[in-house]
Amino acid sequence: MAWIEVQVPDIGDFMDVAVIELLVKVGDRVAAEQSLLTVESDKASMEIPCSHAGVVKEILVALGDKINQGTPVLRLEAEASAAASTPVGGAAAPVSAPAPAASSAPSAPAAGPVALSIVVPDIGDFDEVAVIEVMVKPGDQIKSEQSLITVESDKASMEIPSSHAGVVREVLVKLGDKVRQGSPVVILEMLAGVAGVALAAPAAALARPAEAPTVVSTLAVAAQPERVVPTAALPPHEPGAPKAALPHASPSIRRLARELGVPLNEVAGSGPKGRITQDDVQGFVQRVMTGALQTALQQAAAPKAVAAAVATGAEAFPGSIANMLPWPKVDFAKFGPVERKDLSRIQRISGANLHRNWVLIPHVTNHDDADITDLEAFRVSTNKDNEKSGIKVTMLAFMIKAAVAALKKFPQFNASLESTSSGEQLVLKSYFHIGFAADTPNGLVVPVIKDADRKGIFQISAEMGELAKKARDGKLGPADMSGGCFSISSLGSIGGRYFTPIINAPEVAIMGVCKSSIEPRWDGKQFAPRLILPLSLSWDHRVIDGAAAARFNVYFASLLADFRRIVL
Ligand code: CAO
Repeated sequence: MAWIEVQVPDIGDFMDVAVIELLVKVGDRVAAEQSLLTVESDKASMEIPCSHAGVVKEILVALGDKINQGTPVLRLEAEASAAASTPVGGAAAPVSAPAPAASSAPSAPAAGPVALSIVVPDIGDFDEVAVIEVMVKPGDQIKSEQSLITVESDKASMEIPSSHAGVVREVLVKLGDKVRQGSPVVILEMLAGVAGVALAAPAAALARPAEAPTVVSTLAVAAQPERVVPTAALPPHEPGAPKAALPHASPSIRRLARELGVPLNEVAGSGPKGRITQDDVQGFVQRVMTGALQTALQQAAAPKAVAAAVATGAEAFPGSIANMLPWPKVDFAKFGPVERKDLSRIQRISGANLHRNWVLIPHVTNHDDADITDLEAFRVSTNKDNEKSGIKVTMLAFMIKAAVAALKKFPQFNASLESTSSGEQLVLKSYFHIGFAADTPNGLVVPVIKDADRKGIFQISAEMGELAKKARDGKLGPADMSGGCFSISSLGSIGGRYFTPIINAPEVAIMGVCKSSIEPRWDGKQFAPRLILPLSLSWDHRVIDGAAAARFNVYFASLLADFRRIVL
């Protein structure tokens, strides 16, 4: 029997990635390509597959270890046929039994240009999704993680990024095509070796025909659902038949579970090969909430908080989700005639986003007022002077410029929180893309004015008009709605005083504006009639504190009160 030292294969740009999960144990019989461990960087998590079939004799890494290409992972007593074959996934070095010498045989690199077929990665529960945007064309030079296409299901739209940098040789999909996990998206020409690609490539795909460049199959990095699950992660290598009773779930599911505090090893996977799906995680939360798991949790080793809630009841732990009542089920027809209507596609997508944002972000809203008497007079006279231009200057355009100035003065408002392997980080942006909520017959959308800092009031007004029209006509594309730093939701043309806008994650604040009205204001000598605009700023208390929010509002209001301050 030959002993094999299995090493980490070429994992691209990933350096010093932490081992977050061991998927096999000593004595396990593993198949070639079966996942051995999961590693996670700040960008992605991925599973490291085994290069050979055999029996695990020794595991050489522990949870938390940092690994790189070539790090020995385990020693394997290889099955006779496998020991002689070419490595498939991880690199491997033959060693002598029973005390193998350390070896650093590299994974076989490939020379010359390589054509790579980028395929749709694990996109969670989405079975078949339609291509609604193709973002690259043959000849385009693309970066790793650059978006290739946008796909859309009835629940969400998401961008499919490329796992590698290279030049697009061929685009294999067109608008309207239906794709699923594994569907080829583009053929990419790259000069780098293919060893890293082999992470997800079947052995046969590595054969290189003499005249044609090698075509190997790889998965794109995990899809980035547009404002649904903010994640960028390599999908796991599909395991063979995992021996260990450890949970299998994609990176986005792991992240969801972490965010919801769900212990994945207590969740039964209903996906292929026991893989845990989003429904499984949500179902687990639901069962805990309705108390259905109470007995099971008491009998098993339940998470401490839930077990305590179960044991002591609501008095000791009144906020526990274990004590939450189930959603009321009412037969409405018993009380009068009813009509049932499906939610529109936009309502379903925006509803899921709003729900997540409301539940996961600790919102606080500060209210304030801006005296816009002079600005409104200026706006009206500007529109009169420019009647012929066809561009109507709106109050919202001034607010977008004021928001840019306030974001520059208070940069923590122009930021996003991101989870990394070393903890949470604040991403501070040096660009100023401002979203505005637009009401459409099908629901709420948030188009984005890009680079608002570099545009004047006329240009912003014109762009807003175009985007609002596109929104009403249902023609906004994902590119029109992505990249926002801060949003403004104006109900000014409708009415109301103040409200609590929901933050548009991953942004950290949103300005809500209601209808301005003439109010008496003390000018030092007397009450004078002034046009007052009510402001409602919601902010994420993990990133921003109350004093900063109050200062932001005061500054924003001061700019609207005297717009000359914007150039100071
Ligand atoms: N106070 C008083 N009047 C206001 C005002 C305010 N704050 N803001 C706008 N108005 C007036 C304008 O002066 C204009 O009046 P005139 O026609 O007499 O000139 C009228 O309302 C229409 O305004 P507008 O065309 O300039 O539109 P807008 O810039 O205010 O808004 C848009 C554009 C796309 C934001 C808007 O159509 C919209 O969809 N608003 C709803 C947004 C929403 O639903 N937010 C809630 C999100 S949370 O569910």
